[in-house]
Amino acid sequence: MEKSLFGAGCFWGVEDFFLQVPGVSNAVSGYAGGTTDNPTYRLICAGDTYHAEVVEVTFDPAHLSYGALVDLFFRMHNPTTRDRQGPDHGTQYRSVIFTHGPEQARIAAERKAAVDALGKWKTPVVTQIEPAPTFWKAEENHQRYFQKHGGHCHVSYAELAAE
Ligand code: MHO
Repeated sequence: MEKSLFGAGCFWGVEDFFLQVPGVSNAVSGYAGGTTDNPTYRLICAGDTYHAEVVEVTFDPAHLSYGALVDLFFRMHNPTTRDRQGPDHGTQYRSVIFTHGPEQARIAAERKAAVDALGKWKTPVVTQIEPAPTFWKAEENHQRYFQKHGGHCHVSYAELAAE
């Protein structure tokens, strides 16, 4: 099993999306990339600790490559809106790939360049690619949020797969 870490807006929707992807064994909502230890939802909400809402995705590389996972990440959100995803704005909603090791970093940069080259978006991809800092798991009430309460804020895997 391999770990990956993505920020693509509200983590309820990012977690919900990746849990639907074949080859993904777990997705956990949390915070990363900020300036304080032990962040809480309340503390990161204002955006001033610079923590991003992120999801730690565990996957089986024998069934799903990291590159394929990164491609899905780029398709499930808008990577061109700085510090904003849909109605949510603030640095906690920034588009970011936190990489584990040089191989993930190389693949992430390659896939990002490919999205720009594809010309799907009118403006450049602003996704940050950085070595993974500490991942702080979010509170239990933020895990599996849409499974518990219903709702969605990103495209579903089924919709993408049907394209
Ligand atoms: N607009 C969303 C953001 C929640 S997300 C966990 C809401 O407050 O319903 O940041």
